[in-house]
Amino acid sequence: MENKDYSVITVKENLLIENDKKADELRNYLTKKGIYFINVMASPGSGKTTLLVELINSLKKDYNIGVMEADIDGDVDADRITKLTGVRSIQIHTSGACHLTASMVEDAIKQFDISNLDVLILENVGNLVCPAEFDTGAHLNMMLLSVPEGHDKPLKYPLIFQVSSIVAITKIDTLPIFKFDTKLCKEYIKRRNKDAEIYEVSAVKKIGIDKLVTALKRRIDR
Ligand SMILES: Nc1nc2c(ncn2[C@@H]2O[C@H](COP(=O)(O)OP(=O)(O)OP(=O)(O)O)[C@@H](O)[C@H]2O)c(=O)[nH]1
Ligand SMILES: [Mg+2]
Repeated sequence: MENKDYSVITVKENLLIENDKKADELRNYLTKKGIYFINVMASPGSGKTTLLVELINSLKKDYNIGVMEADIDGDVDADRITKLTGVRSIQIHTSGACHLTASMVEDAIKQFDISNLDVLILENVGNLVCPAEFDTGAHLNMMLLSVPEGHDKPLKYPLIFQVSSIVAITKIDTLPIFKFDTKLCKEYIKRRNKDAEIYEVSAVKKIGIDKLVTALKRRIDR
């Protein structure tokens, strides 16, 4: 029994080491090409695509943007992005996987002409656990926590908060409906990652979008 546990752990460690190596290679490759790669992670339905539409419509004046939409199935998000922003997008199907590895991103990039891009955005599979474990090769991890999910999520899903430099608290227009303590939530986030920048936004009511756009521009232009 002990041996079995040990071998399972070794396999996972090797997988993650291999992935980290591939992710570093990919990041260096994109840096050399002058492409800033943003990985967006969050729960299903937390408002990723809706927020991305708002962010892209602000950023597209200054940058050439491409979007990779990762889902287990369906192509509604890639379709929404292209229809609502006019930027190019590609849908990645993960064959049932709940996250993307750096190799999967590399494969997708081979099928998506990124030569003229300044910014590449990945909407990762909706999940608060697996995507956080796998470095995608992104320069920036941005995660979203929506008000209806509850302020306690940083206590339950530590890793995704630890690896994300930007945390957007989304759907703040719903604060009057849900019991969500923003101050406490921010404290919990800072417990996981004291350097995390936290933004409060509503994509539907267009609140807080400009501040988040400014934060992204600062990083892209660095
Ligand atoms: N009230 C409110 N609803 C929002 C906001 N942003 C998104 N929604 C709603 O939340 C639902 C899910 O939004 P999506 O943008 O599709 O969420 P997602 O995270 O991309 O979803 P998946 O890709 O399926 O994981 C939709 O009904 C949106 O209209 C917001 O700021 N306020
Ligand atoms: Mg989506």
